[in-house]
Amino acid sequence: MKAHDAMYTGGRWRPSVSTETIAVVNPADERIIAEVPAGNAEDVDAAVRAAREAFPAWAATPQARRAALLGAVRDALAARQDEIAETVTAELGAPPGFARAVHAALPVAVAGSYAELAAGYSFEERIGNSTVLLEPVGVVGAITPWNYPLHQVVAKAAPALAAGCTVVLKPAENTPLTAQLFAEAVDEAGVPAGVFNLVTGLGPVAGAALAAHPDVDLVSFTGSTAVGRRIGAIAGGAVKRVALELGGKSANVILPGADLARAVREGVANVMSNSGQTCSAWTRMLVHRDRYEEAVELAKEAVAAYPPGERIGPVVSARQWERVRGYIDKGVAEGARLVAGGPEAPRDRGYYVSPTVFADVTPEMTIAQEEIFGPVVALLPYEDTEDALRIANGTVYGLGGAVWAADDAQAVAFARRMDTGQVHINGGRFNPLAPFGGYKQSGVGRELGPHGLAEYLQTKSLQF
Ligand code: TXE
Repeated sequence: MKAHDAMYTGGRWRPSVSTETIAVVNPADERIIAEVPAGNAEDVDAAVRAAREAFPAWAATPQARRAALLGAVRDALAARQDEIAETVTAELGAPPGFARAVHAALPVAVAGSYAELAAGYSFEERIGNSTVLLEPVGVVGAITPWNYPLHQVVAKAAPALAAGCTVVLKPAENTPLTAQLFAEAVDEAGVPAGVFNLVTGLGPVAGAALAAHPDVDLVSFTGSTAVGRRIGAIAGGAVKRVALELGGKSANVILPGADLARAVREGVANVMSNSGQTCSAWTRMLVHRDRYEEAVELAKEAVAAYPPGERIGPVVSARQWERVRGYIDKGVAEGARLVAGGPEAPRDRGYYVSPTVFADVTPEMTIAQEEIFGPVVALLPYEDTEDALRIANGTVYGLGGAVWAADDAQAVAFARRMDTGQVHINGGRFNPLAPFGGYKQSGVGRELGPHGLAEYLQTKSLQF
C-alpha cells in the first residue's frame, strides 16, 4: 500500500517536524500496511500558517474558478476510484464491492455536487434596504473519523473550498491513506498552494493542536461525542465557529400496516452496512407488540445473509472490537435475548464481529441507549404509536432514523414528531444533497448540499 512519509502543506509534500510515526493496520488480517508521520503541534502550526497565507487570494477567487477547480478535484477522485476502493479495503477492512460502490463513489458525487453548488451559489442577498454578503469564515480545521474515510474528508473540504475557506485536515489515525489520496487529487487538480493542507497524526496531539490553534476560525469535527464535547468547549472558549457531527442511536420505526418483511430486511441491511460503523445507522428496530415475534424471526433470517469476511468486513481496530464485544456482553448481562451472533469471534484472524440481533430489549438498557458502532441490531417492542414515539425520542441522540407505514402520509406524520435530523420514509434513498446532522447530542451544524456550504459562511450586512 502506497503511503507518503510527509505532510501536504503549502502545496507540497514536506517532511514532518515530528519524527514519530503511526502504523496503519489492516483490520482484516491485523498486518501493518504502512507508516505515516505522527504530526505534532509544530506541524499543525506550519499547516495553519500556509492556510492563512492562502486565504485572502482564495476568498477573492471568482466562484466560477473555484467551481472549476472543485470539478477538477472531482475528476481526479473519479480517475482514482480503484485505488481509493483498494485503500479503503486495506485500512478499514471494507469488502471490495462496498468499498467501490460507497466509499469510492460517494465522495465523487459529493465533490461533484460542490463543484455545481460553487458555480451557482448566491453569495449575496438583498433584505429590505440591506445587501447581505455571505463571506467565507476563514481557515477551517477539519478533524475526521475513520468510518467513511474519504467521504468524511470530502464532506468537509469540498463545501469549505466552495465557500472560499482554506482547510487544514487532520484525518483519523486509523485511516490516513485515503486522506493522502485526497491530497494527491487536490494537488493534481491544480488547487493553489496552501488552500488545502494535510497533517496526519494522533487525535490528542495533532487534533487537539488544530482545534486549539488561535488562527483557526472554524473547527469542523466528526467523531465521538466525548471528543466532540471537548472540542466544542475549546471552540466556545475561544469564540470560534464549530460544527460537530457526533454519535447516534437512530430508530427504525415499523408502524402497523407497513411491509414488515421489507422493513426488517432493509433495517438489518442498514446496520450491517460498513460493519455497523455508520453514525446514522438504524440500530434500534421498533416493532408493534402484535407482530414482534414475526419481526424477530425475520431479523434472524436477515443477518444470516452476512457471513463475516464475505458480505461484512471487520470493525476498524482491536479497540473497536473490544468495545463492540463489550456491548454484546452487556446486552446479555442486562437480560436482552440473544437471537443471533454473540461475543465470540467468528474468525481466527482480523477484528471480525458476528452479526448480532438482540430481542426483548427495553428502552433503558445500555444497548438501547449507547452507540455501539458494530453490527448489532436491538429489537424493541412497542404498545401503540405514542409509545413508539416515546421510545424513538428517548435517547440523548437524534441523528438519523426511518419510518415504515402503510403509506407515506402516515410515515411523514410520525417523522415530524421525531427529534432527529434525518428520516427515511418507507425506504427512501440516501440523498447526498440533503442536510445531514444532529438534533440533541448528535451534534451542531449540517453537512452536505447547500446547507453544508452555508456552515462555512459568515454574513455581513451593508445598509443603503
Ligand atoms: O473516535 P474519536 P474513536 C464514535 C463511535 C466509536 C467511538 C470511538 O461510537 O465507537 O466514537 O471512536 C480525533 N482532540 N464515532 O475513538 O476519538 C481522532 O484522531 C482533537 C462516531 O475512533 O472521536 C479522529 O481524527 N481530535 C463517529 C477523530 O477525532 C481528537 C465516527 C475521531 O476520533 C482528539 C467515529 C482530541 N482530544 C467514531 N481525540 C461518527 N459520528 O460518525 C481524538 N481526536
